[in-house]
Amino acid sequence: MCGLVGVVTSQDVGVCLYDTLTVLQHRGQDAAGIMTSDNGKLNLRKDNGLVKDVFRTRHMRRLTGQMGIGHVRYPTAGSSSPALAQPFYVNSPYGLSLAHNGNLTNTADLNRELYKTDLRHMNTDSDSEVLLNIFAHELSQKKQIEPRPGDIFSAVEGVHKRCRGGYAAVVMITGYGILGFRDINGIRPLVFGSRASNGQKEYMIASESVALDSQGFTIERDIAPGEAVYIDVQGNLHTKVCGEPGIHAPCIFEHVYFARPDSLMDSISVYKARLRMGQRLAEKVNRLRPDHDIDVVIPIPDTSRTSALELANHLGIKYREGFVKNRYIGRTFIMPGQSQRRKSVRQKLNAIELEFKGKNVLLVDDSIVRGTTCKQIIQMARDAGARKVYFASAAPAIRYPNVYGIDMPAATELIAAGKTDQEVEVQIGADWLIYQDLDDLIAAAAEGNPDLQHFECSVFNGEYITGDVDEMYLKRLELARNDAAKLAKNKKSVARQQNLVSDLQSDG
Ligand code: PIN
Repeated sequence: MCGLVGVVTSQDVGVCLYDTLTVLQHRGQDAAGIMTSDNGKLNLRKDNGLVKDVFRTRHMRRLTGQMGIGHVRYPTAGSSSPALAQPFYVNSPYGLSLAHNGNLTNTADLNRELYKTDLRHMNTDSDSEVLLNIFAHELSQKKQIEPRPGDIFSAVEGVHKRCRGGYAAVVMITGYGILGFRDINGIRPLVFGSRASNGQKEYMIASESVALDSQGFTIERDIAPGEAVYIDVQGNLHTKVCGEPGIHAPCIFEHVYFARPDSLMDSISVYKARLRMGQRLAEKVNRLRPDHDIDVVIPIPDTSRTSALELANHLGIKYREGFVKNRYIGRTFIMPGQSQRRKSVRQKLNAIELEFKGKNVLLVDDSIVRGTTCKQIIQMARDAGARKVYFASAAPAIRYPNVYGIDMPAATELIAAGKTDQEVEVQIGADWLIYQDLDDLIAAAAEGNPDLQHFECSVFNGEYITGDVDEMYLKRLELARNDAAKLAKNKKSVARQQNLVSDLQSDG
């Protein structure tokens, strides 16, 4: 999962992009980057790390220009290297830079085509580089000295024809404008908004509406499936649905976990969707055990708080903050290797004993992925004196890998893959495990936008909307994603960087 922003204004955009990336930081903590265009001259700063660490005053001074794009990276394929920080750049045609959120499912075929037919060299394993080169190739076929909106839109149509998967992208055409587009199913989010400045309209395109809010932009609307939005350097807006859109099926996991609660996605308030998840969980608890003996509902901070609160309200039971989170530690979810993950839970969370002692507690989390964290948290609750520990997940059981840009582990590392709910219950050590039903999760999100009936739910039901994900694909993914593969990949990339550093040093 990554965060994107693109902006065209009448002043320098460096600080605006920086501030926006800090607001999108939850979408990726691996790397950050900004590219600006100043009268046709490009300025770039990108590196591994958090936004606050990547950009220093000396970098910010260089990021001049009235349009630019920014990216925060969450490693999708598990590897982490400065070479993968975005935006990516190709100089032809016009000088194109791109920031991408998502994952292409036909990267291998596209790589082959790019090499053999389009005569283009790929320097990384990143599908974002592939996406950029496909777009560049399609745009170059128009053979125009200056890109016209119609050429740009037909290049996006070409991208949709060739690329499968879930993708949202912002592209800067040096000196000309900024483009945003979304895959034909609208799996990955992208929204745009405007603000008035000195009588002129300025535009921002971003992954989440909270980015727009933070810089005083008002939402115009979400970019539609398959649509492209182009803002030229004069501030004129051009939009077009490029080609035949598919079924609109945004990623439901944005509502479960990824997006900030204060964002609207496809007009659905993430916060309200999470409240409704809590309400539906309460209904399920009452349905299954009308005479349950829960004394208190305790969220596992942070994401689950919203659902837990409404769950408690609907059960008519106390909601208590029983865990305190060390806010100076990053998300454990993204760390490679189980042992590192296990250690970090204790550093991250501490129980307030008096909320647990002698009580039957219902712990609530947004989802159960590997189950390692929740197993330890259940043990923490017991150590703090809880009599019974029940566990509710605001999302259904995750049994299948994600192929559209969420860094889920390999299927073999998902605790619920191939298991019944009861088997998971035993494995995590809960006295009772309550999973949200998928229909309820979908209804909780869909209630916010009656026009939206479909969501991308493959991690729960194994149905991949792009229709091209077969056994073979999943097998290859399994090999690339398991922890052993990730560690090997990281070691390789560290070695590659060390070689590079020593080469540079020996070059003097
Ligand atoms: C919580 C995010 N959320 C917590 C991510 C843990 C699964 N995990 C998914 C639960 S927050 S596990 O946003 O960081 O507060 O199932 O892999 O153990």
